Amino acid sequence: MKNIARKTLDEFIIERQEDFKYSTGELSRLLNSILLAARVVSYKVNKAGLVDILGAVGTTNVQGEDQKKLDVYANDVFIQTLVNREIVCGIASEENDNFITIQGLDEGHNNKYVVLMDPLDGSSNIEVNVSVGTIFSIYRRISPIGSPVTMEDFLQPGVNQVAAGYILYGTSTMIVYTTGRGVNGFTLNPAIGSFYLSHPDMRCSKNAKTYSINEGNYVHFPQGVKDYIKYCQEEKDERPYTARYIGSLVSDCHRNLITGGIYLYPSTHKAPKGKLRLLYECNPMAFITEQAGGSATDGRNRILELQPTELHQRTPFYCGSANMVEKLKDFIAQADEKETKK
Ligand code: AHM
Ligand code: MG
Repeated sequence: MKNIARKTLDEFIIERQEDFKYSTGELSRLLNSILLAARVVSYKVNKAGLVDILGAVGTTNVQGEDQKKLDVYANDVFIQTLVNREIVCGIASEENDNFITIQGLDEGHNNKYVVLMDPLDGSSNIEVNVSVGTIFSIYRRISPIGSPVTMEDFLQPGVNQVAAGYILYGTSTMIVYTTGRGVNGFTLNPAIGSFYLSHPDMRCSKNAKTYSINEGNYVHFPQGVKDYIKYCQEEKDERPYTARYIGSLVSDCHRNLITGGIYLYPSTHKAPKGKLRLLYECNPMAFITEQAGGSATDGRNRILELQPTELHQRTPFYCGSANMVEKLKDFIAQADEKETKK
């Protein structure tokens, strides 16, 4: 049996306090608030299968409260927790059209961080009991402390992230996060509500043999991506590769972090900018993946260097094992070159 010292996330955060540059403990407290919300959402997600028995969405539960869809519920829980603890000055969520300004008790907007999140990604998977996740991304505000947050606090390139992470509600609930000094994963012991360090210093292998894409959209993919898929399927050298697609970004990226692989969500004819959101999904996943030694691109540019222009901006997204991402970029560049020569 592996002898892993039992270290809780709280102990880890205290031990690694020096990771939190400029810290007055604010970022640690912020992470703790996210953990609190994660525990509440985890409990609710685990009970999702009982909804038919205890009351369907849209009906009233025994306490007389309306049953909410889980993604709306998760959004409310994360926002309420962060608002109640007055730990951030602003929140942007995939579920809300606009960002939320948080006014401190003294109306001073004194906190320095903003949080961007996708409270329950892949929520269409819930009804079939497949894993879903929460994704979050934390930035220092640009506007002066003491004033209300502005759009520019949220529209920062991913390289400015101070921390990012995801919570995976899977066979176990896990949190995986980075503050820019590697990636660590913690698993929830639901009996006592503590997260334990289970995946120290996660590394994404440079080479791997798994590709992860919704191939049902194949005919709509750009030529470079089609060529790469054919390359993955070719019987040569270490190939063909294996395809694995859960259709839940957190789960697919988590698998790739652990066993290696590439995740692809390209532009399609129907969705020329792709499906995934730069600020809530791609930037945090790119930061985590790079910190684990992998890479992330929109096909031509590093995801973390893209300058966002709107909150709900979408982008094509390719992320995972560095050499696989590099190979994909070669195919895209070759297809671009052929296109310009036409
Ligand atoms: P969502 O934010 O509406 O849940 O959509 C994001 C999800 C990702 O988790 C997943 O990787 C992708 O959409 C799957 O999309 P598709 O069903 O088109 O393959
Ligand atoms: Mg999402």
